[in-house]
Amino acid sequence: MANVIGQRVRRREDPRFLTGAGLYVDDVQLPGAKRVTFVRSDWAHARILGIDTSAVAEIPGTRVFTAADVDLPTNPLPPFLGIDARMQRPFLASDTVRFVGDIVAIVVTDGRELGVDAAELVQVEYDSLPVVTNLRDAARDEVLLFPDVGTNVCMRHAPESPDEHLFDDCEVVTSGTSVSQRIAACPIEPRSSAAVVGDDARLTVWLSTQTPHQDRDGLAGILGLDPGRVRVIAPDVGGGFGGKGLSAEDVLLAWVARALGEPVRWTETRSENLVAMHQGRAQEIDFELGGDRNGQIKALRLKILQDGGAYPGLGAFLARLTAMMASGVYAIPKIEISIEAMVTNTTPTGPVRGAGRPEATQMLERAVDMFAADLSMDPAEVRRRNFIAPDAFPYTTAAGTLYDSGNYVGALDRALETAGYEQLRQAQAERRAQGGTLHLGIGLSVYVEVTNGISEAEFGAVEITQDGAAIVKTGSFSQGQGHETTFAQIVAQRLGLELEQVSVIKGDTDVVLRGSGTYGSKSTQIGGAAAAQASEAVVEQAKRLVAEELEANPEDMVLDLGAGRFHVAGAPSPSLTWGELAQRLDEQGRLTELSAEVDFAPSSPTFPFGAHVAVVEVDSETGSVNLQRVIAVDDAGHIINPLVAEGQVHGGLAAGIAQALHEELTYDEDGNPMNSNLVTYGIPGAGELPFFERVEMVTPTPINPLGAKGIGESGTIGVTPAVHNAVIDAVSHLGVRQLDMPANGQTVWRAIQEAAERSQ
Ligand code: MCN
Repeated sequence: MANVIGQRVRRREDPRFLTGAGLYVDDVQLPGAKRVTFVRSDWAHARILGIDTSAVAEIPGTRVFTAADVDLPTNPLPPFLGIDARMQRPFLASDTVRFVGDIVAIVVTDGRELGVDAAELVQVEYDSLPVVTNLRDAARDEVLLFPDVGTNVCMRHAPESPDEHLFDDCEVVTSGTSVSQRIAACPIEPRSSAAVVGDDARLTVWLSTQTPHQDRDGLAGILGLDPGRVRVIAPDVGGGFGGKGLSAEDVLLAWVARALGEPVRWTETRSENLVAMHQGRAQEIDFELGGDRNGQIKALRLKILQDGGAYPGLGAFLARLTAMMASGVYAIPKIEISIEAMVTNTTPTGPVRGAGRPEATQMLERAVDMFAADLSMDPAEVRRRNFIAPDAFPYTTAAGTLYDSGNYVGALDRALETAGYEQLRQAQAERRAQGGTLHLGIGLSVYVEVTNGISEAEFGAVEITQDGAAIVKTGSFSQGQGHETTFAQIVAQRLGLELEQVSVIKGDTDVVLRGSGTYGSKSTQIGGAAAAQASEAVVEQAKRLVAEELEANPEDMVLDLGAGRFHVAGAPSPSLTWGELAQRLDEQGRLTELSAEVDFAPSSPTFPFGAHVAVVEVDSETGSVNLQRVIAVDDAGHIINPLVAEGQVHGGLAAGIAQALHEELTYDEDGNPMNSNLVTYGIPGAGELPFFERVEMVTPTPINPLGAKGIGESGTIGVTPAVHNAVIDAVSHLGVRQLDMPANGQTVWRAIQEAAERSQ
């Protein structure tokens, strides 16, 4: 089987998912397992005066734990995040709660329903404290979440030498604020975990996660155990979207299993998920973009404000990825960035599909549109005048980021041609001339993002079985991305095996030696590359072993990929297939020689890119937005499986459109979450999305042997500003210059009214 890479192979995991045969954590059989229910604060900020658990203790077989019972440290954060350690999260709140959802007690019962009832019997006496949920208010340090620290700022980064004259050579300086509103990852399968201590005193934990090995090490560290004493198993996962990894709840569950010596499990409800799982974006950027009257951009200054939520973690750090991508696809000579991350009385923030990079693109692509409007230039033309040229790679931006490869003008050209940009502008002009209340808007976004952003390594192993098939063990994990298919393609191609002969194993720390897991769209370029190199190493070993068997020179040995046979170059007979070789080696007790392990460590991240065009119709009487077309060019280098990659882009586009038009998590002034179910959180369905028009483009990367970049988040990153720009473009002739996302309904209607009032 040669050339399986690049084929539209159907995902082999789908029959399992589509027929309900997937195995998720909540499906794992654990006889006698008790249910854990977390008692959560319904106050956003309050002192705990007392917790009365006596009513629960009276229910037979029920146990309850509060902070006083649990001997765990605060949740340690990796030092590279640069976050004030005094703001680390206690696993259970002891004296103060800081967001609605903070955990105050753990109830352990025989069943789920009893758990809900018992949790309600826990009486917590609170003394309310002032609440701050808004970044700008938090920055004033009037309401402090950690009074001992004396500020709400949890991470700060200032330019080394601020340049007062940054815009001196600019004729036009466009300024504004880009708000990337708070959104939810919202996986279909909510978080779920189960834990049991075995007879050998080892702890086994089933997690719905993206990072089994990191979770094992994290959990062992917190519990003070050797990692060898902990096994993490991640079965099928019904979506993660950046939101899944070792959570406070998982740690507490493991603690309870050890404390009771009994199996325990927890699966959160949708409402619990929407208040307690970390949330994404929650960032505001004040920008100034300067240039000359010919549309040449000369300088950019950003002040990034990031909401870390009540206990800062990765969410606060993600502002650094925004800074990393600040130059976007443009050659901007001078960039100055400051970052302040803040704590607020809201759910902690963290990565959600795109994680730090959408915020950069949303800001820059709005800023460029506003700059174009200030110059009365076509937004496509301004972009063209500022692109990093295709022959300029590798290219280091003024933000200090080294891009591997790209062709931004090529992406825009393809997108505009497919969209019929000139005709669309003409149709828009005609529509405006006619008057009426339905307005046509065309929005552009040209983006570059970073995948494997902190340049991590990944583990991959390949072994040949007795019957000549292959097993791939990967440290990457798949929470829906289809690795069982695409990683098998990578290996089958190199071994000359049928796809069906290659199976992929992931997610069990006792079976896969090492791994970093899946986030930052890094799996293919590092996990896939490791599997590729391990396959090549196995082929080299096989050549040596076949040469021994056939009494030939190993250097003359070749693998006929089409037939899956080894023979001497130019002499097809005698030959050995993988199966024949494996059988002979097995008889000699040497089968393990047909295996290899690789840790692939790339020199740097990769930088996928693309161009998106959105066409909308806006009703100025209601503000409602009808998204008519999305044209998407997404270049992730060589594609392993175009069908899977297309699915990834589709999902990404849906998520990005959702942020532009539908989704937002908000809090009232007391810090109550306003969207804790799917009635009030506007996740769109397929019926609210148009058919996507995809255009393929391939610009390989030199960073890994596959020439592949990541594609899991591209759609999300590119499309949001295209749709946002399209909505504003539709009503720009009515005097609207800026409006926040989700740009739909009331927000649009108000912006139109305000513009009308201004013009009177
Ligand atoms: N692929 C390909 N050719 C490429 C790049 C990728 O054929 N050049 C294929 C891959 O082999 C893989 C899929 O596309 O099957 C995605 O690969 P990649 O871009 O490497 O991303 P990851 O596998 O690391 O996935 C992570 C990414 C992230 S960060 C989020 S968030 C996200 C996403 O993927 N969450 C998802 N896609 C998701 N899709 C589903 N169904 N569920 C989620 O939770």
